[in-house]
Amino acid sequence: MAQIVCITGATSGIGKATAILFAKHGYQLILTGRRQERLKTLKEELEQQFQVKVLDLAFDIRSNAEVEKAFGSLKDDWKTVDILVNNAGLASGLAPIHEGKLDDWEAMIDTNLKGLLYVTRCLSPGMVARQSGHIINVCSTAGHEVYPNGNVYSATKYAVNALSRSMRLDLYTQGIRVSQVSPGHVEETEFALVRFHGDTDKANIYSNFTPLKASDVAETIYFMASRPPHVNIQDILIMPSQQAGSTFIDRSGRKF
Ligand code: NDP
Ligand code: 8X3
Repeated sequence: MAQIVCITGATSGIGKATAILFAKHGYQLILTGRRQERLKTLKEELEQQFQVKVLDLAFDIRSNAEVEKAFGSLKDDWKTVDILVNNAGLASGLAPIHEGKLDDWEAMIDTNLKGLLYVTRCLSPGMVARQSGHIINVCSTAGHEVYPNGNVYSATKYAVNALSRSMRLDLYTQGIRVSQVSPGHVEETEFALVRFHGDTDKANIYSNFTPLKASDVAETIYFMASRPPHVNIQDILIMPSQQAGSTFIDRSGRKF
Protein backbone atom coordinates (compact mmCIF):
# COMPACT_ATOMS: atom_id res chain seq x y z
CA MET A 1 0.00 0.00 0.00
CA ALA A 2 1.20 3.53 -0.74
CA GLN A 3 2.57 5.58 2.14
CA ILE A 4 0.32 8.40 3.36
CA VAL A 5 1.70 11.93 3.57
CA CYS A 6 -0.24 14.77 5.19
CA ILE A 7 0.76 18.23 3.99
CA THR A 8 -0.69 21.26 5.75
CA GLY A 9 -1.08 24.46 3.74
CA ALA A 10 -1.29 22.75 0.35
CA THR A 11 -3.44 25.37 -1.39
CA SER A 12 -0.42 27.33 -2.64
CA GLY A 13 3.33 27.79 -2.62
CA ILE A 14 5.63 25.29 -0.94
CA GLY A 15 2.80 23.04 0.28
CA LYS A 16 1.26 22.75 -3.18
CA ALA A 17 4.64 22.06 -4.82
CA THR A 18 5.32 19.39 -2.17
CA ALA A 19 1.94 17.79 -2.82
CA ILE A 20 2.65 17.60 -6.55
CA LEU A 21 6.07 16.02 -5.97
CA PHE A 22 4.84 13.38 -3.52
CA ALA A 23 1.94 12.58 -5.87
CA LYS A 24 4.43 12.12 -8.69
CA HIS A 25 6.19 9.56 -6.49
CA GLY A 26 2.96 7.64 -5.85
CA TYR A 27 2.16 8.65 -2.27
CA GLN A 28 -1.40 8.84 -0.93
CA LEU A 29 -2.04 12.45 0.10
CA ILE A 30 -3.99 14.28 2.80
CA LEU A 31 -4.02 17.94 1.82
CA THR A 32 -5.16 20.75 4.10
CA GLY A 33 -5.80 24.50 3.94
CA ARG A 34 -8.74 26.85 4.34
CA ARG A 35 -9.54 27.36 0.65
CA GLN A 36 -11.74 24.37 -0.08
CA GLU A 37 -12.16 25.03 -3.83
CA ARG A 38 -8.40 25.07 -4.36
CA LEU A 39 -8.01 21.82 -2.44
CA LYS A 40 -10.74 20.18 -4.55
CA THR A 41 -9.15 21.33 -7.80
CA LEU A 42 -5.70 20.12 -6.72
CA LYS A 43 -7.16 16.77 -5.60
CA GLU A 44 -8.80 16.26 -9.00
CA GLU A 45 -5.66 17.25 -10.89
CA LEU A 46 -3.35 14.99 -8.86
CA GLU A 47 -5.73 12.01 -8.93
CA GLN A 48 -6.09 12.32 -12.68
CA GLN A 49 -2.43 12.99 -13.50
CA PHE A 50 -0.74 10.55 -11.12
CA GLN A 51 -3.49 7.99 -10.31
CA VAL A 52 -3.03 8.55 -6.56
CA LYS A 53 -5.63 8.85 -3.81
CA VAL A 54 -6.06 12.33 -2.35
CA LEU A 55 -8.12 13.41 0.65
CA ASP A 56 -8.85 17.12 0.97
CA LEU A 57 -9.48 18.48 4.47
CA ALA A 58 -10.49 22.13 4.62
CA PHE A 59 -10.11 23.71 8.05
CA ASP A 60 -8.53 26.62 9.85
CA ILE A 61 -5.42 25.33 11.59
CA ARG A 62 -5.75 28.04 14.25
CA SER A 63 -8.75 26.23 15.71
CA ASN A 64 -7.93 23.08 17.66
CA ALA A 65 -11.61 22.09 17.50
CA GLU A 66 -11.47 22.19 13.67
CA VAL A 67 -8.16 20.30 13.61
CA GLU A 68 -9.50 17.57 15.90
CA LYS A 69 -12.75 17.32 13.93
CA ALA A 70 -10.92 16.99 10.61
CA PHE A 71 -8.46 14.32 11.75
CA GLY A 72 -11.02 12.63 14.00
CA SER A 73 -13.17 12.02 10.90
CA LEU A 74 -10.50 9.99 9.08
CA LYS A 75 -11.69 6.60 7.82
CA ASP A 76 -9.52 3.58 8.64
CA ASP A 77 -7.69 3.61 5.30
CA TRP A 78 -6.56 7.22 5.92
CA LYS A 79 -5.63 6.96 9.59
CA THR A 80 -2.08 5.70 9.30
CA VAL A 81 -0.29 8.89 8.34
CA ASP A 82 3.34 7.98 7.64
CA ILE A 83 4.70 11.48 6.98
CA LEU A 84 3.45 14.80 8.33
CA VAL A 85 4.70 17.96 6.63
CA ASN A 86 3.92 20.88 8.95
CA ASN A 87 4.02 23.61 6.32
CA ALA A 88 1.00 25.92 6.85
CA GLY A 89 2.18 29.30 7.98
CA LEU A 90 2.49 32.98 7.22
CA ALA A 91 4.15 36.26 7.92
CA SER A 92 1.66 39.03 8.59
CA GLY A 93 3.07 42.55 8.49
CA LEU A 94 6.63 43.85 8.68
CA ALA A 95 6.76 46.52 11.37
CA PRO A 96 8.99 47.52 14.26
CA ILE A 97 7.90 46.10 17.59
CA HIS A 98 6.42 49.41 18.83
CA GLU A 99 4.16 49.66 15.77
CA GLY A 100 3.18 46.01 15.42
CA LYS A 101 -0.49 45.10 15.06
CA LEU A 102 -1.88 42.64 17.57
CA ASP A 103 -4.02 40.96 14.89
CA ASP A 104 -0.88 40.26 12.85
CA TRP A 105 0.98 38.89 15.86
CA GLU A 106 -1.90 36.65 16.85
CA ALA A 107 -2.35 35.32 13.30
CA MET A 108 1.33 34.32 13.16
CA ILE A 109 1.48 32.81 16.64
CA ASP A 110 -1.82 30.96 16.20
CA THR A 111 -0.92 29.58 12.77
CA ASN A 112 2.84 29.01 12.75
CA LEU A 113 3.14 27.81 16.32
CA LYS A 114 -0.18 26.71 17.79
CA GLY A 115 -1.52 25.28 14.51
CA LEU A 116 1.61 23.21 14.03
CA LEU A 117 1.24 21.93 17.59
CA TYR A 118 -2.46 21.06 17.19
CA VAL A 119 -1.84 18.97 14.06
CA THR A 120 1.22 17.29 15.56
CA ARG A 121 -0.72 16.47 18.72
CA CYS A 122 -3.43 14.80 16.59
CA LEU A 123 -1.17 12.73 14.35
CA SER A 124 1.88 11.86 16.49
CA PRO A 125 0.13 9.41 18.89
CA GLY A 126 -0.69 7.14 15.92
CA MET A 127 2.94 7.26 14.84
CA VAL A 128 4.07 6.36 18.37
CA ALA A 129 1.56 3.48 18.51
CA ARG A 130 2.92 2.15 15.20
CA GLN A 131 6.53 2.97 16.19
CA SER A 132 6.99 4.55 12.80
CA GLY A 133 6.60 7.92 11.14
CA HIS A 134 8.30 11.10 9.98
CA ILE A 135 7.48 14.69 10.92
CA ILE A 136 8.95 17.40 8.72
CA ASN A 137 8.57 20.99 9.90
CA VAL A 138 8.88 23.98 7.57
CA CYS A 139 10.93 26.53 9.48
CA SER A 140 12.82 29.45 7.84
CA THR A 141 16.11 31.30 7.87
CA ALA A 142 14.02 33.51 10.20
CA GLY A 143 14.15 30.64 12.69
CA HIS A 144 17.93 30.90 12.77
CA GLU A 145 18.54 34.65 12.65
CA VAL A 146 16.52 37.80 13.20
CA TYR A 147 16.17 40.81 10.93
CA PRO A 148 14.73 44.32 11.38
CA ASN A 149 10.91 44.31 11.67
CA GLY A 150 10.76 40.50 11.45
CA ASN A 151 10.29 40.27 15.24
CA VAL A 152 7.16 38.14 15.77
CA TYR A 153 7.48 36.12 12.55
CA SER A 154 11.04 35.25 13.61
CA ALA A 155 9.86 34.43 17.12
CA THR A 156 7.38 31.89 15.72
CA LYS A 157 10.03 30.33 13.48
CA TYR A 158 12.58 30.22 16.35
CA ALA A 159 9.83 28.36 18.20
CA VAL A 160 9.42 25.95 15.27
CA ASN A 161 13.18 25.39 15.33
CA ALA A 162 13.07 24.67 19.07
CA LEU A 163 10.10 22.33 18.60
CA SER A 164 11.80 20.40 15.79
CA ARG A 165 14.75 19.79 18.05
CA SER A 166 12.71 18.92 21.12
CA MET A 167 10.24 16.73 19.18
CA ARG A 168 13.26 14.83 17.96
CA LEU A 169 14.35 14.21 21.57
CA ASP A 170 10.86 13.04 22.48
CA LEU A 171 10.42 10.76 19.49
CA TYR A 172 13.78 9.33 18.42
CA THR A 173 13.35 6.26 20.64
CA GLN A 174 9.86 5.68 19.17
CA GLY A 175 10.95 4.91 15.61
CA ILE A 176 9.91 8.39 14.47
CA ARG A 177 12.07 10.75 12.48
CA VAL A 178 11.84 14.53 12.91
CA SER A 179 13.30 16.85 10.29
CA GLN A 180 13.16 20.50 9.39
CA VAL A 181 13.74 22.60 6.30
CA SER A 182 14.75 26.24 6.75
CA PRO A 183 14.44 28.19 3.49
CA GLY A 184 15.44 31.74 2.67
CA HIS A 185 13.35 33.67 0.13
CA VAL A 186 11.00 31.51 -1.98
CA GLU A 187 8.96 32.73 -4.95
CA GLU A 188 6.01 30.98 -6.61
CA THR A 189 4.30 31.38 -3.24
CA GLU A 190 1.79 33.83 -1.79
CA PHE A 191 4.09 34.54 1.14
CA ALA A 192 4.93 38.18 0.29
CA LEU A 193 1.37 39.00 -0.82
CA VAL A 194 0.06 37.67 2.49
CA ARG A 195 2.76 39.45 4.51
CA PHE A 196 1.82 42.78 2.91
CA HIS A 197 -1.94 42.15 3.14
CA GLY A 198 -2.49 41.97 -0.62
CA ASP A 199 -0.43 45.07 -1.53
CA THR A 200 1.15 43.94 -4.80
CA ASP A 201 3.63 46.85 -4.92
CA LYS A 202 5.05 46.08 -1.48
CA ALA A 203 4.97 42.36 -2.26
CA ASN A 204 7.19 42.92 -5.30
CA ILE A 205 10.33 41.75 -3.47
CA TYR A 206 11.71 39.15 -5.88
CA SER A 207 12.20 41.16 -9.08
CA ASN A 208 15.86 42.11 -8.57
CA PHE A 209 17.34 38.75 -7.55
CA THR A 210 16.60 35.09 -8.21
CA PRO A 211 14.98 33.51 -5.16
CA LEU A 212 14.35 29.82 -4.54
CA LYS A 213 11.29 28.33 -6.19
CA ALA A 214 8.62 26.46 -4.23
CA SER A 215 9.70 23.33 -6.10
CA ASP A 216 13.27 23.69 -4.71
CA VAL A 217 11.91 23.44 -1.18
CA ALA A 218 9.58 20.60 -2.19
CA GLU A 219 12.57 18.65 -3.53
CA THR A 220 14.41 19.22 -0.25
CA ILE A 221 11.42 17.93 1.73
CA TYR A 222 11.12 14.91 -0.55
CA PHE A 223 14.85 14.24 -0.22
CA MET A 224 14.55 14.16 3.58
CA ALA A 225 11.49 11.91 3.42
CA SER A 226 13.05 9.46 0.99
CA ARG A 227 16.29 8.73 2.88
CA PRO A 228 16.65 5.15 4.10
CA PRO A 229 15.00 4.54 7.50
CA HIS A 230 18.28 4.72 9.46
CA VAL A 231 18.93 8.31 8.26
CA ASN A 232 17.38 11.34 10.00
CA ILE A 233 18.18 14.67 8.43
CA GLN A 234 17.76 17.18 11.23
CA ASP A 235 17.72 20.49 9.33
CA ILE A 236 18.46 21.78 5.87
CA LEU A 237 19.16 25.51 5.67
CA ILE A 238 18.64 26.44 2.02
CA MET A 239 18.98 29.87 0.43
CA PRO A 240 19.08 31.28 -3.08
CA SER A 241 22.60 31.67 -4.46
CA GLN A 242 22.07 35.44 -4.36
CA GLN A 243 21.21 35.37 -0.64
CA ALA A 244 23.77 34.85 2.14
CA GLY A 245 21.61 35.67 5.17
CA SER A 246 18.31 37.34 6.03
CA THR A 247 19.73 40.80 5.36
CA PHE A 248 22.35 39.89 2.76
CA ILE A 249 20.71 39.76 -0.65
CA ASP A 250 22.45 40.58 -3.90
CA ARG A 251 19.71 42.67 -5.52
CA SER A 252 21.74 43.52 -8.63
CA GLY A 253 19.33 41.66 -10.92
CA ARG A 254 17.98 38.18 -11.55
CA LYS A 255 21.17 36.29 -12.37
CA PHE A 256 19.80 32.80 -12.86
P1 NDP B 1 1.84 30.56 0.85
O1 NDP B 1 1.13 31.76 1.37
O2 NDP B 1 1.92 30.35 -0.61
O3 NDP B 1 1.25 29.24 1.52
C1 NDP B 1 0.82 29.21 2.86
C2 NDP B 1 -0.10 28.02 3.07
O4 NDP B 1 -0.47 27.98 4.46
C3 NDP B 1 -1.37 28.12 2.26
O5 NDP B 1 -1.70 26.87 1.71
C4 NDP B 1 -2.42 28.53 3.28
O6 NDP B 1 -3.69 27.97 2.96
C5 NDP B 1 -1.88 27.85 4.55
N1 NDP B 1 -2.41 28.52 5.73
C6 NDP B 1 -2.15 29.78 6.15
N2 NDP B 1 -2.92 30.09 7.20
C7 NDP B 1 -3.68 29.00 7.46
C8 NDP B 1 -4.70 28.70 8.40
N3 NDP B 1 -5.08 29.60 9.34
N4 NDP B 1 -5.30 27.49 8.36
C9 NDP B 1 -4.92 26.59 7.43
N5 NDP B 1 -3.97 26.79 6.51
C10 NDP B 1 -3.37 27.99 6.51
O7 NDP B 1 3.32 30.67 1.46
P2 NDP B 1 4.56 29.65 1.46
O8 NDP B 1 4.32 28.49 0.58
O9 NDP B 1 5.76 30.47 1.24
O10 NDP B 1 4.54 29.22 3.00
C11 NDP B 1 4.63 27.88 3.44
C12 NDP B 1 5.54 27.84 4.65
O11 NDP B 1 6.86 28.19 4.26
C13 NDP B 1 5.18 28.79 5.79
O12 NDP B 1 5.32 28.13 7.02
C14 NDP B 1 6.23 29.90 5.67
O13 NDP B 1 6.47 30.54 6.89
C15 NDP B 1 7.41 29.10 5.19
N6 NDP B 1 8.49 29.84 4.54
C16 NDP B 1 8.25 30.58 3.40
C17 NDP B 1 9.29 31.25 2.79
C18 NDP B 1 9.09 32.13 1.59
O14 NDP B 1 9.96 32.97 1.29
N7 NDP B 1 8.01 31.96 0.82
C19 NDP B 1 10.66 31.14 3.30
C20 NDP B 1 10.80 30.33 4.48
C21 NDP B 1 9.75 29.69 5.06
P3 NDP B 1 -5.08 28.77 3.05
O15 NDP B 1 -4.80 30.23 2.83
O16 NDP B 1 -5.90 28.15 1.94
O17 NDP B 1 -5.61 28.46 4.38
C1 8X3 C 1 10.48 33.67 4.92
C2 8X3 C 1 11.81 34.29 4.64
O1 8X3 C 1 13.31 36.30 5.16
O2 8X3 C 1 10.95 36.76 4.79
O3 8X3 C 1 10.52 32.84 6.01
O4 8X3 C 1 11.69 35.73 6.83
S1 8X3 C 1 11.93 35.82 5.41
